[in-house]
Amino acid sequence: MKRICVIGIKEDMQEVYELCESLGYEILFMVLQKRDKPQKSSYLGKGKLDSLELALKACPVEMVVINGDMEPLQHYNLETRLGVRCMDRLGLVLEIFSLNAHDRQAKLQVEKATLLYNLPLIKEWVHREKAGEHPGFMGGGEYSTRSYENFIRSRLMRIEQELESIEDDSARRSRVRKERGFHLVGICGYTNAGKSSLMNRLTKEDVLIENRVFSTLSTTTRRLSGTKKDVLISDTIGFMSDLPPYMVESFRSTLDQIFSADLILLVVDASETFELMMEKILASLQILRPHVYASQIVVVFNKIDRGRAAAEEVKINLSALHDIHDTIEISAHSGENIDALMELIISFFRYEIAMHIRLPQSPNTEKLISWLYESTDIGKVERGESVDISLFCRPQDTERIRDTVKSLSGTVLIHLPSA
Ligand SMILES: Nc1nc2c(ncn2[C@@H]2O[C@H](COP(=O)(O)OP(=O)(O)OP(=O)(O)O)[C@@H](O)[C@H]2O)c(=O)[nH]1
Ligand SMILES: [Mg+2]
Repeated sequence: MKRICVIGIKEDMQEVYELCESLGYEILFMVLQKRDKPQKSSYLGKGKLDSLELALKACPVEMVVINGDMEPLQHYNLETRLGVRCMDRLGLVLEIFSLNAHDRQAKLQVEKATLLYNLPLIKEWVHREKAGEHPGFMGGGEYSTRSYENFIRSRLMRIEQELESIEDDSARRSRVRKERGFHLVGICGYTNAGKSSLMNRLTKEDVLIENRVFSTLSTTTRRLSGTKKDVLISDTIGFMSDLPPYMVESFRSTLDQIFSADLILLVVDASETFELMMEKILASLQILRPHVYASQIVVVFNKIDRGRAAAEEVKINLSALHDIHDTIEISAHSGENIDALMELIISFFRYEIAMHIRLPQSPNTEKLISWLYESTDIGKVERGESVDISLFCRPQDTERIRDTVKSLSGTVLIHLPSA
């Protein structure tokens, strides 16, 4: 277990505790300096730094964790002054990411984010080195510092290329799933909200659940159990507030898989306060809304076994503000209301358009029929002089069916929303 101390300028320690806990760090002591903004060049003011130095002599640690985000200059000054590794909030997040990255895509995404995080720091070292303050990054001389920066840039290019080919593959897979008539449900929400627990409940499978942030980094897709319809459900990386754009961008392709879902379950930890829930929901909607309609989103209040009063309040505020499809309160632990959530998912995909089609006999008609069997709910096929088909389908499939029928010189006799 790594022994650390935490320093910071804000009293709210909840998040940094969670991050350190997830990494299994032992916090030996804390130093707080209340101020509005970090000190420009060394994060803490001079007096606090002096006392921190003394404290570190009396109680040495392996690392100093900063409860906030550091500028490269602050990072450089703090680390050189204290002579011990310093890590800020983003550094911790990246450390957790790298522990939890198990497949090739996640590993590359984490490496990309880590390199982008380190680049400004390396530049600061180069800058200092030019000013004659430091003999090159990590004491390796001028050549070493510059070649390290070059190495990062060329490595980033190679990572980008490999990620692109992985992304092409997964985009193709998700296109094929849609074309085969699968309905896609994406589970998203803040880290530790209980997304993987819900996934396990809905699919009766065993995705990793842990009481720590970012246990899940990659997307897992499984079939929804207990339904005849082909519904696939995906669990993925959680959201976190105030991540820099490059970090979000690094995991973009993982999130894209969620954006392409037909229905989004936005999971919220209902044991949190009203304010925190509202803040997280609004931030999540901001991430989701450019890519999906509000009408595709269901807000799922999880962990109601711990209380539901705050969730009720959030629900009232949400219904006034946003046009989301629905809300539901569940407990992935006790299983409460999971059946109702299943029903909600199934009814979302109910085939509501009734059609009656007449087509001439031909090989292309047979091709269309086999596609219809895969993608719609076929009631009856009658073969006589012509082929008569009655079916139910989703609204999004009607145009495609009409066009194909027309190209085969057939007719659509009835086209009604089903009751
Ligand atoms: N009390 C209670 N705890 C729950 C419930 N659902 C999940 N948890 C707990 O919440 C913690 C996080 O659960 P996960 O399912 O790993 O959450 P996640 O959203 O997948 O988290 P990340 O993958 O780390 O982003 C675990 O300790 C779960 O046991 C619930 O309904 N009630
Ligand atoms: Mg998870």
